[in-house]
Amino acid sequence: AYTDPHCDGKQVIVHLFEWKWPDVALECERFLSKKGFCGVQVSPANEHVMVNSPPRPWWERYQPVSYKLHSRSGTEAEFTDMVQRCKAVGVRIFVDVVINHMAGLGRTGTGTAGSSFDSSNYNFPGVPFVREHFNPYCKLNNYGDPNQVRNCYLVDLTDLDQGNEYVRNKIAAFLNQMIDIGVAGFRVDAAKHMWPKDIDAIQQKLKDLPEGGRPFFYHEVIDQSNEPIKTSQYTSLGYVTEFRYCLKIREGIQDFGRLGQAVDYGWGMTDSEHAFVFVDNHDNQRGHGGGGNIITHEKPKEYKMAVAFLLANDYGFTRVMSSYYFGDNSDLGPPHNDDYSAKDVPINADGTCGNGWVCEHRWRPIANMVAFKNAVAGTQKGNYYNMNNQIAFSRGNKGFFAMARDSHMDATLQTGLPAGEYCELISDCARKIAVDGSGNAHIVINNNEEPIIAFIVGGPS
Ligand code: LM2
Ligand code: CA
Repeated sequence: AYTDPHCDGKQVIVHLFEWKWPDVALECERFLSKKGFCGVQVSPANEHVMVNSPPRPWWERYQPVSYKLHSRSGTEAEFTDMVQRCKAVGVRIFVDVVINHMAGLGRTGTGTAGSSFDSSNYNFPGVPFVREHFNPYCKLNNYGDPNQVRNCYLVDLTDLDQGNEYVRNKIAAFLNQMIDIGVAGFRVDAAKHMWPKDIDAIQQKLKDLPEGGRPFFYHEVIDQSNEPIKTSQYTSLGYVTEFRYCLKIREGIQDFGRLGQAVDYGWGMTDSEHAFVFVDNHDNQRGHGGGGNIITHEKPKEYKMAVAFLLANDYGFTRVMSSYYFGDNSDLGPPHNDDYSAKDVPINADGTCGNGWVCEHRWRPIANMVAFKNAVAGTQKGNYYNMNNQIAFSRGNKGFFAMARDSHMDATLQTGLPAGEYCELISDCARKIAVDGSGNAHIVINNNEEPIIAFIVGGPS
C-alpha cells in the first residue's frame, strides 16, 4: 500500500531542493518530462518561520507556522499552477511534509503567509493549534528510548501529539488539500519521531487521488542499525528512506570490489520493495541529519559514478539530488536576491544551470541513466563482472551497464542482449556499441570524467 508513485511505471524522482514553484514547473516542461523522470520532490509547501540569525537558512522550512500553502518557494496559486503543469506533461509532484512538529521553542513572530505565532506559548493561530495539541515538554537526548524519540522535542521543536484526533484531522486536511490540487504523494519528514500507528491513522483519513489510487508515501527514518527504531517498523506505511545505502555506495565507489555487497540484508537493510534510496540528501550532504561519509556533487567524477550505479542497480525506489552550492556554510539558504527571495534557475546554452544552482540532475550521466532505470525496471542483474575497479552487468535482456574507476577497461563481455547496434546512452549516442549474435560486446572505457557506459533495448538510435 502507498507504494505506487502514479507516473506510468517511471522509476526516478528528483529533489529540486529550495526551487521556487515557477522554476519547477518550467523544469517539468523543458527537461524532466523529456528525460523520463517520474516526478519531483519539492521543499515544504506550507507556511514556515523566517529565521534572521543566521540569515534565512534552508532549515527554516522545517519549522512550520501553519498549513497555508505559502512558503519561500511561492504562493498557493503558484503551487497549484506548478502541480497542474507538471502533471500535464506526466511529471508528478511529491511534497515534503513536516508534521511531527511546529516551530522551535522561543521562536515568535510572523510566518511566510502572514500568520502570527508564539512557539513558547504553543500558539499557532494560523492552524489553529494550542497547547493541548502538543506533547508535554521533554528534551530528546536518548535515541535508545523509542518513547523519547517519538514524544520528546527534537532540537526543541514543538512536538505535536499525533495521537490527538484534532491534530490528526488538521494534518489530514492539509494533505487532502494537496491531493485535491493534484500532488501524487508525500515525503514524511521526521517519521522516526512519530508512532507508526499515528501515521497509519492519518493515512486512513486521506482521499484517493482524483485519478484513483492511494497517494505515494516515503517516510524519513534514519536507521543506521544501532537503535531500536528500525525501517521495518514503517514498511507497512509505504517506502522508507534507506540511509545505510548512502554509506554502502560511497564505500563501493571508492573500492568497486565492495559494490557487490552494496545491499546488505544481513545489516538490516530494507527490502527492495520498500527501500527509498539515494546517494545523498539535503541533510547529509551538509552534515545534518547524522551526515557525513557520503559522496556529493563536490566530487563530480565520483558523484556521477555513484548516481549512475544507483540507477543501474536493482535496489529500491530511486531519488536524485539537485542542490545549490553552499561552500562550507551548512546553514546557507538558497541563492537569493537582496530581499532574500530565492533566485530563479536560469539555464545556460550548454544546459547547465546558473545563479549558484548545481543541477546535478542535468549532468549527462545522471540525466541519461533515468531512461536506463525505466527500461530495465523489474529485471534482475546478470552477467556480473567485477575486478580491478571495473564493474559491468546486464539487467535481464533489457540493458547493459559498465563502469571503470582509475583504469582503462577493455573487455569482451556477455551482455545478455539481442544482437544489434546500440546507442550508448551517456554519450547521447555519440558512441555505438555492437552486440554480436552470441550476445557479446567489446566494451572500452577510458579513465575520463565520465567513465560509464550504458545501453538499452528500445533506446534512442
Ligand atoms: C529531520 N529528521 O527527522 C532532518 O534530518 C533534520 O535535518 C531536520 O532538522 C528535522 N528533521 C526537523 O524537520 C533541520 C535542521 C536543524 C534545524 C531544524 C529546524 O537540520 O538544524 O534546527 O531543521 O529548522 C534549527 C537549529 C537548531 C534549533 C532548531 C529549533 O539548527 O539549533 O534547535 O532550529 O529552533 C534549538
Ligand atoms: Ca514526535
